[in-house]
Amino acid sequence: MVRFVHTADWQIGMKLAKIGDAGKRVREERFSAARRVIDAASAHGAEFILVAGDLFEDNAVDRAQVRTVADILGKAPCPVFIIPGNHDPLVPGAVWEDRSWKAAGNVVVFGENTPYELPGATLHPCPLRGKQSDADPTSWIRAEGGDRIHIGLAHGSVEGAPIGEWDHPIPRDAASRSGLDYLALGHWHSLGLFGTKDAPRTAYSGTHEPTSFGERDSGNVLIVDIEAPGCAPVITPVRTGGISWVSIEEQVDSRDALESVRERIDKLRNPERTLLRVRLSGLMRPDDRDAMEEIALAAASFLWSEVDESGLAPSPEDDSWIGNLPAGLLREVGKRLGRTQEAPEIRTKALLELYTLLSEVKA
Ligand SMILES: [Mn+2]
Repeated sequence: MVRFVHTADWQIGMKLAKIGDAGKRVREERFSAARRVIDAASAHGAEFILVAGDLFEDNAVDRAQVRTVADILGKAPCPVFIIPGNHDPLVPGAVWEDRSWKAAGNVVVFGENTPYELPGATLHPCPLRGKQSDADPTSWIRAEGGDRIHIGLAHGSVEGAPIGEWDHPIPRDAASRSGLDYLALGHWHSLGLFGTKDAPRTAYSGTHEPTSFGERDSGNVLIVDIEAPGCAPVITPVRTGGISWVSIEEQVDSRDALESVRERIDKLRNPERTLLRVRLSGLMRPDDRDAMEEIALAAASFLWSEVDESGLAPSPEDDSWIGNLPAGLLREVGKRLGRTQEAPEIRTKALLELYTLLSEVKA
């Protein structure tokens, strides 16, 4: 029986420029979550920790941050095994040359495709030496000896997984083909299991702390138990993430729809630890303006938020807004647009332009 922690894609040093001042807080949280990974290893009595690549955002990461990570991992109550990923590949000048790795006596950074023997299992590490490759990093593995538990450690794209960066391809059946009991993967930031339903032998742990909007299930580590060679791994996710990235994308066509968006925002817990992106599309009437302002107000209490209403167009069926236009040129243009025989999409676009002008006049 072995029990270990599987984690990956810490992406320490990620810039997060898009979220402005909140970036600092989010970058710090990646270190706090790293400490929670070590806590999880302690709490669950893990025999070792596997880090399946992309511990760092790139090889240019500030060395003080590299040392902080080495220090955190150095305090783990068990050995820590790391492979370089495509963001932090093993190249001259890589983060792995920092002296802090030697100081962390329990940490091993693999540089070779060579099996590594542990008391209860054999590791098959697949360190990456470049950012991109069309080669399967696990192709060299021949897990022999049925009396041992065999564990692969790799970074790449499993066929069929929805990963943006498509490189270092790994066949879906890599684990069974190579004779592995478990293949610990990094690269996809969401939790993902592959294999048969009874025996998922290939897994992405996902990042320990979410990295962007739209990640399905990030912010966990996996506690993996393998009872004996050939037994199905028992995989238990443990939450380590601290900050939530919430995306609300809604097609709105009525005031009720806008109000229900605001209610959804109000119901979100921990706004001080949540990044919120709201994207609205559809048709709106000028009377809905205050409902929009309430959404903006609700969103303002979050660690970071963005309300994108560029997908909203004024409803062409409703002419009431023409009367609200300031008397003079704008109202005259509004009236003419109301009578125009142009195609509806052109009319809508023209109305939207006028509407934008109006909001600029008011501001
Ligand atoms: Mn990667």
